[in-house]
Order: sequence, then structure tokens, then C-alpha cells
Amino acid sequence: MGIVNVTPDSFSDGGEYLDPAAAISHGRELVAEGAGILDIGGESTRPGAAAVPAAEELRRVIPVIEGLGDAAARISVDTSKADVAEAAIAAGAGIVNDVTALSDPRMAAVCAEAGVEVILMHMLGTPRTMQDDPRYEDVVIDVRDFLATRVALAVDAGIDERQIWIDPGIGFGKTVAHNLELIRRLGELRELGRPLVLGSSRKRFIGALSGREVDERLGGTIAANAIGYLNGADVLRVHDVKATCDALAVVAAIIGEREWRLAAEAVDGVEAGGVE
Ligand code: HH2
Repeated sequence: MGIVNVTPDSFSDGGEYLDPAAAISHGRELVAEGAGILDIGGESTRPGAAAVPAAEELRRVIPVIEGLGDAAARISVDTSKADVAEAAIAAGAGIVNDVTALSDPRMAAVCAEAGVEVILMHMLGTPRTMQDDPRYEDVVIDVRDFLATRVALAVDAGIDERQIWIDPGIGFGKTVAHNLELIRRLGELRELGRPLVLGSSRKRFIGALSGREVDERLGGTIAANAIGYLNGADVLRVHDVKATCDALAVVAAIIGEREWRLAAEAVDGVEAGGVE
């Protein structure tokens, strides 16, 4: 899943793709690099980010969703507002990525009615408060229980269970240790039987561990995603699609996952087994 942030203030690429034409061409580039899904967002969720009114969020994301209608990828809208989700679905989005896991009272009904896929993510508190001393009994169990409750709520509201994906919400009300524990024990979230999304890309815990600023966190991001993939992530939400696909092609080939589309043709090569 390639990230297209149509925002002035996202933590790593704020302002780069605020212009719809720039966002559309960035989305096309991510698809050419191997993204199967484009996640288009018009509101930053970084700690302390300012709330964006629905009208402004719509003004940002709708032209980009429409402009990417013919891209060879599924379109996901990263929003927690039912009004935005509804308009985005009408414009062509087939997945709603809700970092608040259906907190808008109308969101579940909008998604159920449209029959779209829904990503339910765990967050402790709100973007404004989430990094104020987050605490858990056991972060993996607490996140799993929260997600189980939200999946049940979604199903009660009429969303087909098969349409629900789950996400532990790396960085959303988590210390460095919490993020590491979640990635290390990601497999425990598979007990919920739903596809798993993981969003580690360029996040602060990678900066804390590597000592790198946000635009220099690709190496750390690749490591987190490789382990996430090995531990069962089905969808990796990333800014750097090309490098991630390259890394996963190698990881998948080493562990013998021959269905990975890049590795599949490559592993039988004799010449390619040499040094250069
Ligand atoms: N992380 C961000 C935003 N949306 N959605 C899911 N499902 N999982 C995530 O981990 C996740 C997400 C934050 O990253 P980014 O979009 O790059 O930054 P910002 O929120 O500042 O726009």
C-alpha cells in the first residue's frame, strides 16, 4: 500500500503532494513501482496535528481519487469522517482506512451500505493526546482485544466480516517498546482471522533507534517491514514502494514464498545465481 498524503503537514512528506496534479503523478509512480493499493489521505494524524474540516479534506482528496481512477491499483481513502468516506467511495475508493476504527457514528453504516473494505486501526486516545504517557497491561493483548471489539461492532452494523482488515496502529499511543512488541508479536493478532495491515513507514520509533531524521529512515523502515512480513502482515503501508518491493522480493524468495510475484520468475535463474 503506497501512501499519498494530500496534506500540508504530514510528518514526513507534508506539502509535497498538496497540489492534486503532483499527488496524482506521485500515485502513478507508486503503482509503477509495485503498489497494489494507494492510500489517499487529506488529514494528518501525526501527534498534535490540527483537525481538518470535512469540506477541506474533500477538496484535497476527491480530485486525487478521481484522477487516479484509471490507475492499476485499488484506491483506499485514509479518513475518519463518514462524509468524506461517502464522497470518496462515490469518486472511486473501494477501501476505507479509518485510524479511529469507526468512531464517527455514521461511518459503519456508510461502509456497510457501500460494501467496501474497511481498515480498523488501534489508537490510544486521539492524535492530540495519544503520546501522553501511553500505558497498557500487555500492549499486544490490549490491542487485540480492542480490535476484536471493533470488528464485532462493525459486523453488528452490517459490514461483512470478510471486508474487515485490522491494524495495530504503530505510533498511535505507543512507546518505542510498545511498537517493537507489536511487531515482534504481530502473529498474535492473526488469531482474529482478519488480514493484517502494518504502518511503520518512517515513524518516530525508527528515528529513535537509528538516530535518523524522518527523510533518512528508509533502512530502518525496510527492517521493520521485513520482520512485519515474516510475522504475518498482509499489507504494508509505506511511503517508499520501490525499495519495499525489492526487499520483500528477496525476503520472500529466501523463505520460499514462491507466490511473491517478483521472486516467482527469478528464483529458478541459473545465470542470476552468480556474483554480478
Ligand atoms: N499511519 C499514518 C496514517 N494512517 N493508517 C493505517 N491503517 N495505519 C497506519 O499506521 C497509519 C495510517 C501516519 O502516517 P502518515 O500518513 O505518513 O502521516 P500523517 O498522518 O502525518 O499524514
